[in-house]
Amino acid sequence: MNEISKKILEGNIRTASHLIRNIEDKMPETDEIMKEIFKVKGNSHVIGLTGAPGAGKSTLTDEIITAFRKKNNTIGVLAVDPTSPFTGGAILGDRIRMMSHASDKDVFVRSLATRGATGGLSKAVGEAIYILEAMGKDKVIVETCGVGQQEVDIIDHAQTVVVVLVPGMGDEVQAIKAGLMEIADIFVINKADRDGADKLYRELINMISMSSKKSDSNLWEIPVLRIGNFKEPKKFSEEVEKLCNKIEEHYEYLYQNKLLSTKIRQKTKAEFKEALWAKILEPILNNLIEENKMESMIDKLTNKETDPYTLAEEVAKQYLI
Ligand SMILES: Nc1nc2c(ncn2[C@@H]2O[C@H](COP(=O)(O)OP(=O)(O)OP(=O)(O)O)[C@@H](O)[C@H]2O)c(=O)[nH]1
Ligand SMILES: [Mg+2]
Repeated sequence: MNEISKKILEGNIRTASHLIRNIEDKMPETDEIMKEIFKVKGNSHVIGLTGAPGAGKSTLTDEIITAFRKKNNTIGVLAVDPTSPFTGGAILGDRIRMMSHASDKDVFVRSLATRGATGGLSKAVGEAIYILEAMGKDKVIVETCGVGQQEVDIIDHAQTVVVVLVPGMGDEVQAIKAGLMEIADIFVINKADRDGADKLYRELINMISMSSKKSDSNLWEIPVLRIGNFKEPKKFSEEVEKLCNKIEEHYEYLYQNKLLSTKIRQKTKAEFKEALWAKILEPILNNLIEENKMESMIDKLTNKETDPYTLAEEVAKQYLI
């Protein structure tokens, strides 16, 4: 086994940070290491935390870490920022807000952002999760802002999805638009000391009861938990502990109902498709562009000299057969 993979298995924090950074930068040499990391059988519960910017996700994550540490769980956190192409202010904020665990060697916090060319962030998150699993983390928390399809793709890596909403921000409307209603396993009304918390609670309960997700085969009742002001530490930590219990209950539910293996299969399939794309389609596309064939093909298509199906068949004959 490669030196780097060995160090990851030993839980080496520096090596893990470095590898995740290289994955973020799309360094091709990470492929060989990931081949080994993939084969390590991990046992992490991957928890996704999503919601609008500023909903209090990082503040919540910090307290969730505290609650799980009380149970002696080891934790990995990936703070994903799909919106900023640079390591910007939000991520710096995340780091600061999770500083209370900075000296705890069993808590590993890492930020991931889109760098350089867009796309591929979801793949990077998936690989970073494998690294944290190989490090032996009991819980892996993925924090991301829920605003679009990319964020939904990222959160798809999680087995339990917590959607964080804030009263009076029209969050519920945004959540529906972003497709978060379909993926939530647990709702949190954060900053629940604010006006509008009761209204939001009623709306969510209503939406859940009407949701198509609620079928006979789905026995999980999506809970709506309220979490108040983090400036009242005792109450805040009690409420977050309840959330953590629910998160673990959901994992147990998945496991008991054999849904965990179904989720893992789905995820594996998606990853395999991504790998096929990267190894087959992407090189062909790059080749067509490099050889200046792409533009002339587009010319032919726009001039209606040929059609996309015939052209695709020709390309397939050239590269695949
Ligand atoms: N009133 C109140 N403010 C809170 C609470 N939780 C967090 N905040 C504040 O809300 C702001 C955003 O908190 P974060 O935890 O960074 O929110 P976030 O969702 O991680 O933000 P992004 O990562 O930028 O999307 C900070 O100024 C927090 O101090 C709360 O329970 N009540
Ligand atoms: Mg944050």
